[in-house]
Amino acid sequence: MARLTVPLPTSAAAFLDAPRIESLDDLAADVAVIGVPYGVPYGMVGAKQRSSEATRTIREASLAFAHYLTHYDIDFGGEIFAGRDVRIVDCGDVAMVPGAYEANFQAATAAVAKILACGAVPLVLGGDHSVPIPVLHAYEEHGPIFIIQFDAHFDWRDEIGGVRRGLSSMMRRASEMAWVDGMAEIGLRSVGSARQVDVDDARAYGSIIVTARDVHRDGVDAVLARIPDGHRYYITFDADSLDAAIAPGVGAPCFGGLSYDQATDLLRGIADKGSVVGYDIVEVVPELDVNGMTSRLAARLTLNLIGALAHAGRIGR
Ligand SMILES: [Mn+2]
Repeated sequence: MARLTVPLPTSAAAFLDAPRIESLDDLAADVAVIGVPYGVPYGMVGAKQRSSEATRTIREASLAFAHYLTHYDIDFGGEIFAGRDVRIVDCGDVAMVPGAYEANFQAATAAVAKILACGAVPLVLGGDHSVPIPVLHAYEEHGPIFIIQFDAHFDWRDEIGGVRRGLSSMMRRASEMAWVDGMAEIGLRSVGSARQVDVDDARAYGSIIVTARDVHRDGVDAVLARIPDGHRYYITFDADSLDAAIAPGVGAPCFGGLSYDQATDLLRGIADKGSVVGYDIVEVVPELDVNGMTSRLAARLTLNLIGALAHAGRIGR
């Protein structure tokens, strides 16, 4: 069988400079970082997916934090891992073949399923917002899961140009999975590909719809109170949920988005509510970034999620 992942070359950064894993068969870790650089594009122009470079740039940006993990972190009021020994590994990127979208999709599912079988929480670096679709298929035997999407957009299109597994269809595809038992969408604003029917279908499904204005007006605690407790949460984090001023390196920057503190406090609140069983960060476009700030923010928020899990006592010892 062809190998599922491409190990990171020694010249490339690993997330937080974590140990590099070459085989997914027997990894021993609390969290396992894995890159899924390519999803399903809408056409040959999209076949050059600009967000595929983000698996590298987010890892590189994470090195800025790697040597401060035992320092006093003001955002956490102490060490970010709460003094716990948290085992992090970097699995490299899922191996992909040009144009072989179906095979690549299955490889992403298989790689994440192996991480789940080892009992680690997958932390997926995308890639665009089509990437979570194969990732979520890995949870078919690990349900039920409740999806919490951070996004400016609904991502409820049924298809675009005949493509059903693209970045604008991610949440509708999730809604069709029998092992998904609910969802919340946080940070919605502006306009995107959604039409009225898509919003109607999201509401009919029971999606908890939280606009960015709701977060600004009501506060993080009120938003968290709308999300049911005690679920197994999968977090899919589209970088365009963040305000364009702090995350300019995205394909569709929108004004009025979430702040760093709002995003961090939401991640911490979710980690306190139940168990986070998976996470992805998607839609960072390095070539549009300013001073690497969006990759740096994506790395910091991913680190903050690990910290939130440690502070909640859910990982580490
Ligand atoms: Mn999205």
